[in-house]
Amino acid sequence: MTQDAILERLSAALGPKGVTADNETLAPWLTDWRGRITGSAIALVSPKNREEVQSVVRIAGEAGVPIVPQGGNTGMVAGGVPRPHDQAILLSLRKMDAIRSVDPGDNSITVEAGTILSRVHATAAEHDRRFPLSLGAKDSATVGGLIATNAGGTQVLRFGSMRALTLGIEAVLPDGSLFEGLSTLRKDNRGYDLRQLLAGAEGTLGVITAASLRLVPAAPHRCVAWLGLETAPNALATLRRLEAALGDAVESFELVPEAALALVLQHIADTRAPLEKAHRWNVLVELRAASDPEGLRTRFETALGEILSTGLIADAAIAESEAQADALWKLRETIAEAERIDGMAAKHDVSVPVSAMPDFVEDATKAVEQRFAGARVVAFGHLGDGNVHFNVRAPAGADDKAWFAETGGAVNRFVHDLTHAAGGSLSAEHGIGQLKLAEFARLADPARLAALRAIKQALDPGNIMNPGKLIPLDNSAENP
Ligand code: FAD
Ligand code: 2HG
Ligand code: ZN
Repeated sequence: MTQDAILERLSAALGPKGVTADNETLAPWLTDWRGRITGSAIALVSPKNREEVQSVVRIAGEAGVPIVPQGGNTGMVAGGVPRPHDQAILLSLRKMDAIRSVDPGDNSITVEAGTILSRVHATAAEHDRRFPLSLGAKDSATVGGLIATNAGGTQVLRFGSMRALTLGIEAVLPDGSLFEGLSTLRKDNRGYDLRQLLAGAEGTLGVITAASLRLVPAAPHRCVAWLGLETAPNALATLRRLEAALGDAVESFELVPEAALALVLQHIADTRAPLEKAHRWNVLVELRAASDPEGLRTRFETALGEILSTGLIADAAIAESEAQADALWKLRETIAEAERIDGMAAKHDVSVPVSAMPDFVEDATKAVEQRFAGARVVAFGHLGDGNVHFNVRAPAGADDKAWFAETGGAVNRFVHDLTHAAGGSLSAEHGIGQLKLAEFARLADPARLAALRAIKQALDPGNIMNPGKLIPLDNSAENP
């Protein structure tokens, strides 16, 4: 089928407003958030409903053209943009953003895939409920993208990642059929769980068109604090003490090194250091409760006082108002943006067992600094989940581009080898996409790769759904 014929068929199925081949309209959606990959597409299609998605998938299948599903394009591994040579159909779900239903009795919400995360938060709150997953990109990331990457974020400690919060999925499979899995059942043992296959599949097994998500009771009272401390092991010891004193109320425990805070203060407007002195490490803690805010605060202050007296933490500031709490969260949530403004970084989204993470962070930092003279490590994130973003910047004053061209690959392999040796994963929450594909192929065990390839082949024999993402075709570094 010629390109013109494909465009004609897409326009006939979606109407002229649903298809564009205009370069200017397409351009912003062809480059990933970090600006590392710019792909190529013959068209951007924006279906309004699942039937239109089915038509697009069928046309692409017949024409043998790759489809790249895209939500907010906030992904960190270039999974939502085509490869440079793809000439793909870029399928945006952003117009499909209806809230289909909210059922407070069932503690569930059913939304279309293009619904933006902050809208899910707001809608749940209108029903005195909460959707307990959040992240810095909450005003752009969509439910489809969050499920497709099995996103984590800053509340995983208590509620798990997106898989744990996804009750049901509706999706168009690679053959154009509709999987109607929008159940809100909490228990369902009818064999293989297609919902869990699609979660984390990064759009390689189908296009998610809607999802039912788990809600939890509202917990309007929060205490947010910023802690200053000198070692990463002290941070984990502090978390365990807080949990012993406050149990489930501890919802977030985010590690922020001095270097990450400095980047935020340098690049993000309206930010200021929360503690008098700089500390090697900082932690943002959030506690939540449905009732008794004074009780929560008193118990928190007592626990922090005791921890301060042991010397595990050096300083602490508790937010006195919602505005102050938001200001502390801003310091954490804008790290990725501050780092992007600052320049290039070799990014590693690694996990190791939670108890091993504090030593891993300290030891791996020393090892990287020794092996790559002048390299600057910024390791931050979800310490309570055993997941940090172990990002490495070029030496101060170096020519970023030249340094990364020469050294970036070696840095990636070095950090991933350390992670692998510690029994960890090279993708804790961002996925594999295009950027981690070669490293995944290099380090994954053969049985895992064979099973992934077999599932992909069974459901998408024509390899039209987001090819070249997540599934390494072979074990070479040259995966198309
Ligand atoms: P996109 O980037 O558009 O796509 C991501 C992947 O999902 C692609 O492979 C795409 O093909 C696929 N996809 C998208 N929609 C669908 C669909 N409907 N059906 C099938 N496949 C689909 N991630 C975390 O896990 N934790 C964090 O704390 C976190 N913080 C972030 C902070 C910032 C500032 C930014 C920019 C990103 C952050 N991310 C984080 C990464 C990102 O927000 C998540 O990966 C998010 O899930 C991506 O959603 P999206 O709608 O933008 O998806
Ligand atoms: C976060 O936790 C995100 O802020 C982004 O997952 C991490 O930019 C990064 O490396
Ligand atoms: Zn993260």
